[in-house]
Amino acid sequence: MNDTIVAIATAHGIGSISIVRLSGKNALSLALKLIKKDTLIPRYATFSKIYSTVGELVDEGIIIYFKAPNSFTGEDIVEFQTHGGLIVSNFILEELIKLGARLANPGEFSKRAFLNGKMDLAKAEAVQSLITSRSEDGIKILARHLKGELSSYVNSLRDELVTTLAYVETCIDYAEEDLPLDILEQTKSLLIENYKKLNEIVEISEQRKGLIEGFKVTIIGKPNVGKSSILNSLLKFERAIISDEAGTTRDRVEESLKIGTHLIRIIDTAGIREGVSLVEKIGIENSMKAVEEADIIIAVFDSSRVKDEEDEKILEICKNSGKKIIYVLNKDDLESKFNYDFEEYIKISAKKSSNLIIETLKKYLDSQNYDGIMLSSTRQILSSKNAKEALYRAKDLLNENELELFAYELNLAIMEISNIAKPYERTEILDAMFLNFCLGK
Ligand SMILES: Nc1nc2c(ncn2[C@@H]2O[C@H](COP(=O)(O)OP(=O)(O)OP(=O)(O)O)[C@@H](O)[C@H]2O)c(=O)[nH]1
Ligand SMILES: [Mg+2]
Repeated sequence: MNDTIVAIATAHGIGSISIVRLSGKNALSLALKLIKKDTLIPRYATFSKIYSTVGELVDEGIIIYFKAPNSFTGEDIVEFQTHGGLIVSNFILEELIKLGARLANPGEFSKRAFLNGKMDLAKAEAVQSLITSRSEDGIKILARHLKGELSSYVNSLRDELVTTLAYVETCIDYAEEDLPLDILEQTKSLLIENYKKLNEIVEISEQRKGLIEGFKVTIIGKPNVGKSSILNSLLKFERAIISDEAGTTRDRVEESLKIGTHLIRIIDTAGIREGVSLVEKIGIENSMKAVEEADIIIAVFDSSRVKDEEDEKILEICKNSGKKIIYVLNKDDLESKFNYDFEEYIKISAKKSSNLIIETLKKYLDSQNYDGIMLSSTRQILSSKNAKEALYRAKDLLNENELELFAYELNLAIMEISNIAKPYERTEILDAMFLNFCLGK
């Protein structure tokens, strides 16, 4: 972390302003060279001309200096707010590299912020997810993570476990007898309680990961039922090819769609049927993958035809998916022949309107809104799952009075939970031991 890093912080493209960000111990001195000034007052917006390394005028803009440690990375930072577009900011970037700065790796500013103790891992991930979040509720949840709510939730859970581990390790090392009965019971209920807490947060986070990543909605059905017509109607433009030839769609067609406060991914798939050409078979395999990825499935049937084996196959896929299903009977403008027995379904004609699908999706997505704490990345979910499994094993080992193995599993659970916010250091257990117990030996 001895070098000074530089990057363009704004999105690449045409816009009115572009920001070049410089962080490291030489940030100020490098910046001063390009603006031909002796110093910058921290946290003041200074309007200045910006020059190349050979003294040509390149642009004029606002320069802000954040003095260490009061900056995002905890190091000296200088930001150049230049005119937008790619040319000016790229030029300044290259000039700063010529002067000795290094092009930052992806996420390196946040990595430095973490290493300098400016934020923990949960907050760093919240920053990243906030940038890519695909719903307003997701943003609100992540703003709370940034405030430190996920970190304190996780830390209090882990502190309880560290204290328990410290106690048990003390008993293993110093006591001649087994754990006292009341402590044994107390520890067991603490393990169960924390197991439940982890289980709950994992379930909520898995069900609602669409709030942050964007819910995925897959349209499935046998060929020719009108899947692509529905996609086009939802998007309000001709995105997919439509024809009355069965097997028109081969590749999946994916688009973003704003529904209420959510930005969803909607996927049109190849119609699912048996005994077709190799290319179509590959398309159908991809349809099945899209079903697996989906949070919500729109299952489409042709209401103008009698239900057949291919429709039954679609119904079976839906039943086995365990996903939220919206059953749609399309072609309602034609005479109805489909013998259905759905509890809930929608009848539409994609040729006229798909508003009923939008309304149903909106209702479901709104029901998924949530303002509690949840895990925002696959990494956090995986660590929590590992932690809860280790706690489960620890509880069983405690029942068998296998204290050393119990301590091993508890240690594992602590390490996994710690991965979410702040990696665990073994000295913490020693601190807890010496703080809470008078060893006297
Ligand atoms: N009458 C009527 N025809 C429709 C309706 N929706 C779609 N169609 C027609 O049904 C045929 C198939 O439509 P597509 O949208 O291509 O069907 P698909 O399910 O995507 O078909 P594949 O891609 O082959 O699996 C086309 O001729 C459409 O014009 C509808 O609501 N009413
Ligand atoms: Mg199609």
